[in-house]
Amino acid sequence: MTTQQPFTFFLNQFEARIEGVEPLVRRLSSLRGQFLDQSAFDAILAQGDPMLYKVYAVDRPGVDGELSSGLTILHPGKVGDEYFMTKGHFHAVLETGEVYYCLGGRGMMVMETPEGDWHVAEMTPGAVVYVPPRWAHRSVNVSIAEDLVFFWVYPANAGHDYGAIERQGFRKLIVAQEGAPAIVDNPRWLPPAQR
Ligand code: M6P
Ligand code: ZN
Repeated sequence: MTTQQPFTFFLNQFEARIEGVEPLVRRLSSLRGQFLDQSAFDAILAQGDPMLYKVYAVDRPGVDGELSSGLTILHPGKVGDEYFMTKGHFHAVLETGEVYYCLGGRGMMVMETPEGDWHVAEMTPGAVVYVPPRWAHRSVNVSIAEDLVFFWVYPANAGHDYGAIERQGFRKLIVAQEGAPAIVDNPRWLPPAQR
C-alpha cells in the first residue's frame, strides 16, 4: 500500500497562475453551439479564436479520497449579449461536489440539478461557492474588463460529463441587459420529461 506523500504548490494570486503547471486553454471555438447568438459567435470566429479561459489543474490519481484542485482564469467578453463562460458540466460521478473560492473579478456560477432545479451564485473576491453533489456548474465572467479568477477543489475521481450540457445548455443564461448582468431563460432548455 503506497502512502501518498504530502506536497505544497504555490498559487501566484497576483499573476493568476500555479508555478510549474501548464494550463489547459479553452478558446471560443471549443464552445461551439453553447452560446445563444450563433451569428455573433460566427462573426467573432471569423476574426480569430479568442482565449476564453485557462485552467491550471493540479490533478491527483482518480482514487477515493484524493482531491484535485487548481486555478481558473476566465477572461471578460461577450458573444452578442451573453458573457464569456466555461463549458459547464455535471461530474461523471454525479454524487460529487466542488468548492470554488473566488480570488478576483466578478462572476456568477450557474448551477442546476438533473431534475431542473437551478441556482445562480455571485462570485466576488472572497466568496466561497459550494457546489453540492448532483449539481452541474458553469462559471460566467460578468465584469467589463477584469478576469474572473477562482480556486477550486473536488474529488479527483469526479470526472466531467459535458454531454447533457452540450445538448441543451443550462436552464438559465447570463446576459447583459441595460449594461448589467441578468438571469434569463434558455430557449433551448427542455424539462427532463420533454427531452
Ligand atoms: C473549474 C474546474 C475544472 C473545470 C474548469 C473549466 O476550473 O471545475 O474541473 O475543468 O472549471 O470548466 P469546464 O470543464 O466546464 O470547461
Ligand atoms: Zn466540476
